Amino acid sequence: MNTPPQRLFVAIDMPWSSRSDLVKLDPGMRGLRWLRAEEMHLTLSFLGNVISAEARALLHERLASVRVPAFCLPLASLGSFAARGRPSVVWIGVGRGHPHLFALHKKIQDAVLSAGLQPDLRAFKPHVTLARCGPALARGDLQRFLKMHAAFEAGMFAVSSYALYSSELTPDGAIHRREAEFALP
Ligand code: 2AM
Repeated sequence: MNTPPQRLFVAIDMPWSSRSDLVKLDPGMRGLRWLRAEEMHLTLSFLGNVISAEARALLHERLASVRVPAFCLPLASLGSFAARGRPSVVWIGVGRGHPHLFALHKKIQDAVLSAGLQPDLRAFKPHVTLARCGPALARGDLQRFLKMHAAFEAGMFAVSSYALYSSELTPDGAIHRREAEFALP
C-alpha cells in the first residue's frame, strides 16, 4: 500500500551533554548554518523517500534483528566536506573508526536492502555534521576556524542503540522525528 512518502534515515544519537558542547562551538559565521542540538547525529544509512507502508514495516523488522555489541566512540577533530568545489558541510569526527561501528553500518545497509529498499551506497565516512555551508561563507574564515579547532575533543560516548528517523525539510532546517529505537545487545 502506498502512503505519503517518509524521508528516512538510520542514525546514532549522542548524549545531550555532548551535543550541547558542539552547539557552543558555533562561531556565528556568515554563511555557516550551525545545526540545532536535536539535528545532530551520526548517519548510518540514508534511505530517502519511502512510500510503501509494507516496506517500512519490513524495515522495522529487519533493523530490529541487527546484532552488534555496544561500543564507545570519541568525538574529536573538526573537518569539512566539499561539493562542486565549495565547502558544503562542517563535521566532527569519531576517531579512526571503531570496528563495531563499521560492522553496524554494514549490517544496517544489509537490513535496508533486505527490506527491498535502496540505501545510499556511497563510501561510509563516519562523521557528525555540525553546520551546513551557504554561498555567503568566506573560505578563508572557515579555514581559520577549522585550523583553530583541528584538535577539538568532546569526549567519548557510548553507542548502545540506534534509531530510525524521518526527516521533514523546512525553510528553517530539517525536523527529525524518531520513528523507532533499537537497542544494541
Ligand atoms: P549528514 O548530516 O551526515 O550529511 C538526514 O537528511 C541525514 O541523512 C542528514 O543528516 C545526512 O547526513 C544524511 N544523508 C546522507 N546522504 C544523504 C543524501 N544523499 N541526502 C540527504 N541527506 C543525506
